[in-house]
Formats: sequence, C-alpha cells, structure tokens
Amino acid sequence: ITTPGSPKRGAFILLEGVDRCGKTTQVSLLTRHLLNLSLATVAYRFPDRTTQVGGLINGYLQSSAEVGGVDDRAIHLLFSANRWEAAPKLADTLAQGSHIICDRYAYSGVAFTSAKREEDRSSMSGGELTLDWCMCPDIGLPAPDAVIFLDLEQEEAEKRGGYGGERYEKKELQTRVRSRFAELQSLDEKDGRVPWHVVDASKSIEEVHQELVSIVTNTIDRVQTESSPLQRMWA
Ligand code: DGP
Ligand code: NA
Ligand code: NA
Repeated sequence: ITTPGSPKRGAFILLEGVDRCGKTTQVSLLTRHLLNLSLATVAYRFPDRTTQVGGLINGYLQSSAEVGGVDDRAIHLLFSANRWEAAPKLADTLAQGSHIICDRYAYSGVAFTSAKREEDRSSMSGGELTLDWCMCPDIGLPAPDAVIFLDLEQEEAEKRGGYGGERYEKKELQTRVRSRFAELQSLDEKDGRVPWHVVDASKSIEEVHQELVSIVTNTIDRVQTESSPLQRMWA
C-alpha cells in the first residue's frame, strides 16, 4: 500500500549493445535530458572499474589474451560480483525515486562470456560456456524495466574509427556477441517480463537520442502509473 506522500520508485533503464554502438554517449545524453526535466536520475556503468573487483576486471580487459592465465569462469564470476556489489545501491536509488540509466549489465555478462570460447584459448577450463551456465550467477539481480538494445552490425561498428586495444574488441567475437544478445532477447520475450526495444544504432546521435527519449518517457510512465514492483533477473 502506497501512502499518499510516498515517492514512486524510479525506473531502471538499461542500454546494451556491442562495443562501439554508442551506448556511452546515449547514456550521458539521456541522463542530461532527464536531469534537465528535474527528474532525479543516476547513471551507472558496468563493469564499474572503480571498485577493487573492478580493478581486477580492468587489468584483465587490458591484458592480451596470450598473457591469459585467467580462467574464463573465474573472470565471469568477477564481472557478476561487480554487479552484485552494486545491487543494494541500485535498489536503494530506485526506492528513493531516482531513475537509473545503466550502461551494460547482466546481458553483456552472458553475451560476452558465452561468445568468447573460440577467441580466448588461453583458458585452462574445459567444457562449454553455455548460456545457462553464464546466466546463473546473475539470477536475482535487480531487473531493468526496459532493455534498449543499440543494434549495430559488426561492419558498421568497425567503421567507427576501429576498435581499441582491449581484449574483446575483435570482429569475430563481436559478431558472436551480437547473436548471443539476440538469444537473450528471445528468452526475455518468451518470459514476458522485461521488454526489449531494439534501436538502429547506425542512425545519427540525435536521431537515436530522440528514439531513446520516447522509449524512456513511456517506460517511466508505465512503471509509475502501474506502481510496478522491481523485478529480479531471470528468477
Ligand atoms: P566497456 O567499459 O563498456 O567498454 O566494457 C568493457 C568490455 O567488457 C567490453 O568489451 C564489454 C565487456 N563486458 C562488459 N560486461 C561484461 C561481463 O559481465 N562479462 C564479460 N565477459 N565481458 C563484459
Ligand atoms: Na569497450
Ligand atoms: Na562503452
């Protein structure tokens, strides 16, 4: 029961996509847009490289696959831990009525790890990094109210000044990542709780921004008029 004066919870909006799709730019534009409307909004980003766990992840991403030595499962669990350590803060932020615009989350976690096997042969571990296995550690995290997938073909992504030097910024891997995201989208669509909005990220920054504004406005409206409780990931 909501007492008359109690604030409605904020909406949790997640932006996902392959590297170079423009997520980071769109997260800051959206955050600024909502703040300009005097709506309390916090931007989050995963991996959060500023924590101790995030420091380990950063070291991993910046080292080459040949140096390797880190088991694929161990690093997967670090990425998940990096989300879990933020989970109480995410839930609090929303409960206090602030909206969250988030740059990557558990979907990146599953898409990247499950896509990497052919790329990263430094791993000692055997067996498959199945979608199921990859999803397990993130089950129960606060779930987003909407996933905005900035869709960009690998050829387009590459045209954007090429990839940087980080471990995953290679075209074969990125192509596989994009198809893993599509699998996760269809799982969510079957489940029916977390709506996906696929946006063509090859359009101009301003065009993409306008589309996102409309998605975010509708999502905030839906969450607040329905007073929908925060859901849990894949639970
Ligand atoms: P970013 O800082 O958004 O560029 O992300 C760094 C890289 O890490 C990028 O290639 C995507 C990848 N990534 C993000 N989250 C995860 C995750 O949870 N697991 C794995 N394996 N990779 C991730
Ligand atoms: Na990157
Ligand atoms: Na980014």
